[in-house]
Amino acid sequence: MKQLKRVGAIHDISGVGKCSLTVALPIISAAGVECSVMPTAVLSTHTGGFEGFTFRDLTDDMRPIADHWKKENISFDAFYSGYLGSLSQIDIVQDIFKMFRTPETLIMVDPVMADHGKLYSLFTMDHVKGMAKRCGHADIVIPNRTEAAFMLEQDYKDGPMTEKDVNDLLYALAGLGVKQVVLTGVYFGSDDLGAACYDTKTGQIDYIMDKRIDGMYHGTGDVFGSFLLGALLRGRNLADATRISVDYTCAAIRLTAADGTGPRMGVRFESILADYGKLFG
Ligand code: PXL
Repeated sequence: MKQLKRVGAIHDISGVGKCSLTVALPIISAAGVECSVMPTAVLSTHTGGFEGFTFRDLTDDMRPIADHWKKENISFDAFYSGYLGSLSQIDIVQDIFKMFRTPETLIMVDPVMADHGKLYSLFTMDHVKGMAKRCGHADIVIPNRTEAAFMLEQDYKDGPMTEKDVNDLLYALAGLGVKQVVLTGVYFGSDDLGAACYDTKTGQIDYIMDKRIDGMYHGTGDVFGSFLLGALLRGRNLADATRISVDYTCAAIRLTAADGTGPRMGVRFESILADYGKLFG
């Protein structure tokens, strides 16, 4: 019997403004990986760039959902956690990882909480502390530079980085207890942008760069994480999966920039999903 791998994706559903589950579900599915979902909250829109959004906190549903899955003997090859709707969800997600974890399970944590030097609205320093602890229990973490600085209790530094800056951040993040780190928002000059990845098992660090596209498009971290996890679960190593994810995320941003639809609706990943899927045969 041929079976697809299965991911448990734990993020919010933002009804409008493509991010979190509305991108994880299609992208991971396009990789030929089953994407089961546990919504952490339901919002009318994401919280960046819209006024007066609705917010339904689903904290109380999360343990019963996990208990039901367990009772039904549902297993997961990976978990992917992202935007959490309340502080107590950090502990709940940790417990869910414990309930389902086997030696083969890949736990990927995106500590979604900040960007461009600022915490997203609704997040506090307690959230930062809890998230840093949770990252220590993951196999792979994928923070942006702002989230990395917050979790490491460092001042956020904007601007171009040196390889030493990048490596120091990667080593410090690995020091949280995690096996693989992918840092996003890395750039060395004025016209490049990409990610750096570090595999603590091999000691290998790679810088995966592309041409910078002006603008700050919403939901790109979630698009990046979804492309990355799909590729990892289809057998690519960390550097190859990061290359794929940088390429496809940048391609989606380029299409959006050409559309001129602005940054808050998210990026046009739909048009490249078929190509992405073909990478995996
Ligand atoms: O893309 C990150 C994200 C996810 N979900 C919600 C958000 C954000 C970033 O602002 O507001 C609800």
